[in-house]
Amino acid sequence: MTKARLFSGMQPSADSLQIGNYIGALMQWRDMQSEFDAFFSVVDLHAITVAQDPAELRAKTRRTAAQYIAAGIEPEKSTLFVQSQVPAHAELAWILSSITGFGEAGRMTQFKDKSQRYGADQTTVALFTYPVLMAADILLYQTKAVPVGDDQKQHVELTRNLAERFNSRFGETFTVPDPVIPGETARIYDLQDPSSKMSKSAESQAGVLYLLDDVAVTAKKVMRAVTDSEGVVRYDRAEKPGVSNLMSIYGALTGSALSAVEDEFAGRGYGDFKKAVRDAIVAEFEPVRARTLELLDDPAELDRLLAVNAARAAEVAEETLSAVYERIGLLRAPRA
Ligand code: ATP
Ligand code: LTN
Repeated sequence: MTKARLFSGMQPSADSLQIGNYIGALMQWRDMQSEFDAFFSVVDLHAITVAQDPAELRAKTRRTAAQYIAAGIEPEKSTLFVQSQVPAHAELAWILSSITGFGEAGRMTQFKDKSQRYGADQTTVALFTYPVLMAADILLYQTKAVPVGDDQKQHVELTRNLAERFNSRFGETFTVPDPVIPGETARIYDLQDPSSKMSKSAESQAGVLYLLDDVAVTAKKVMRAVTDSEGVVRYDRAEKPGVSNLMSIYGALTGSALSAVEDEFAGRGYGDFKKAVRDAIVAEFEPVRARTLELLDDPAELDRLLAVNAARAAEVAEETLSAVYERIGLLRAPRA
């Protein structure tokens, strides 16, 4: 039986991914890549919806791809590619924008949040059409499963609506995808402000655990994480967000249930607990960091690998795009 398709991606918006990207995304991707025919993209066209420095964007794109591989995404098994190397993404996005309502796009909460934060003059049209490009990413590959965080659920819902609308207007063309959302404990919060989601492009880095940080920096950030005065290692998101967050991290990295983490640290103080969390993180990150640096040491080989994968992606994408052009009535050039 052929495997169902999976698509997911991350923006190259930082030099290093953070532990939330690792636990909330990469670990799931790694686990799913055997069961699915998986496509993982570094979505650089999404990154330029906010201003980027050209040299840095290129470096961050390579670094993000290297971290995917170092974390266990296998470029021989999965298709790991840079979005802008497959022109069909931008092309299908344009077509899909022609069946997306202005009001419909305006209801996307990520756009509403970001545009409010930046103000109208700093908000680009691309930020507005961001979800349409994301729909193109997904639909080009006849994707069934889209592993994403809770914050992206609305975008996958829009993708489903666009697929159904296109199919009913022009005939069956797209597979309608399903979001695959990890549980609450796969959601990681900022160590200094455990009410907000950890984010790689956060303004303050003190509460963000980067995959590529030095061991000493990671250790310091964990030991300084905000906790509470109760002194008991107990999961309670509302009352004990700091400790609960560290428990989620520890549980995810050691493969333990939260109840097992509570038992393990029963009667022990936060100092002990933090040291164990620190050790688990360092043990997980060190090989990933080393492998990432090794891959970045040979950028030509990394670029070659990405190009081979992009060619594989383009083959699938072109087939869908070609069917779309045909259905909507664009006059096709005769084959040479
Ligand atoms: P940015 O700050 O650039 O928006 P981010 O760190 O918030 O980046 P994204 O690039 O938006 O991350 O997301 C990449 C993937 O990582 C998505 O699947 C997202 O749900 C997941 N992810 C991001 N942050 C976390 C987090 N704190 N906890 C769990 N999963 C996360
Ligand atoms: N918007 C997503 C990144 C992304 C994506 C996708 C995820 C772009 N295209 C297609 C899944 C499928 C984010 O910011 N996490």
